[in-house]
Amino acid sequence: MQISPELRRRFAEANRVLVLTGAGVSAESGVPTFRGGGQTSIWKGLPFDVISSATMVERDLPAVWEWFDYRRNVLASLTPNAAHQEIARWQDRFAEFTLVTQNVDGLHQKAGSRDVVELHGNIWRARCTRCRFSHDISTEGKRPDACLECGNFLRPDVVLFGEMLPLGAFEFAAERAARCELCLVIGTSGLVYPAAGIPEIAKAADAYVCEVNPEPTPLSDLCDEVITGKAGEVLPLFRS
Ligand code: BJW
Repeated sequence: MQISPELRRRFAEANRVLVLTGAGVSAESGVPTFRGGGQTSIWKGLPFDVISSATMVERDLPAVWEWFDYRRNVLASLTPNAAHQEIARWQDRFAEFTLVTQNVDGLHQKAGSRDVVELHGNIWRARCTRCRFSHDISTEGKRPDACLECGNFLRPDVVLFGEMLPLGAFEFAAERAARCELCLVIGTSGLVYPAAGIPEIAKAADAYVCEVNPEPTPLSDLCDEVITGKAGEVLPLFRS
């Protein structure tokens, strides 16, 4: 497990860097991944892509809340790991640094990352199903039962299967991908679109694309370099 001299040189000389992260970047903090046997893959007999779906919000919102309340409880005691911390250090190192995450856990922000592009929302927010008013549910205590603005039902402010991404988030990430020189793809299975299209955009724009993951993914073949290993062990190597 090492970083090639070519990647080191590009990392040292790049002006515009984009990092795309997925569940694997939080795995060493104890957050279960979705695929590959992660504990979030099944909840009370339901596969996560069933419970984390737009259909389920319509059919059984209380069950969806039960699943997200459980996950927020697990997350409450977890802290950022070496990978989150290393990525947070990078933000002031480049003229243009873009961190795009599919994670909803907020651990990048907890590690000090700013302006994180959250493609799939954030588990620490609820939003109204009618007026879309956003509620911070990160503080301890009971989350509100209904919208504080209009009294309608609240739902987790995350992007479920079959739902659109937050307005402008993907477009912003795609624009940054199209002009980055170096794209690091860290801890994602590369299965979920449109997020998985971001490294493809970077590659098409001639960026050097590098994947960090203990397992190969469908994105591995398009990458210029694949570092096989855990994010928390690989990323600190960029410093040495
Ligand atoms: C480590 C490690 C360590 C382990 N270090 N690594 C094009 C083709 C086909 C289908 C589609 C398409 N475009 C859109 C679709 C449909 C769909 C989709 O992509 N389906 C595919 C699965 C087939 N996409 C959508 O529905 C999206 N919406 C959309 O496209 O809107 C437009 C539209 C609307 C209506 C109709 C049609 C189009 C929305 C996707 C939302 C995804 N939501 C979820 C749940 C969020 C809420 C929740 O938390 O419950 O987001 S699904 C889940 O997957 C979650 C994740 O963000 C996402 C990605 O997973 P990720 O992060 O890659 O995690 P894992 O678990 O898959 O992988 C972990 C990786 O880490 C592994 O590789 C490990 O090896 C690695 N790892 N330890 C580094 N220590």
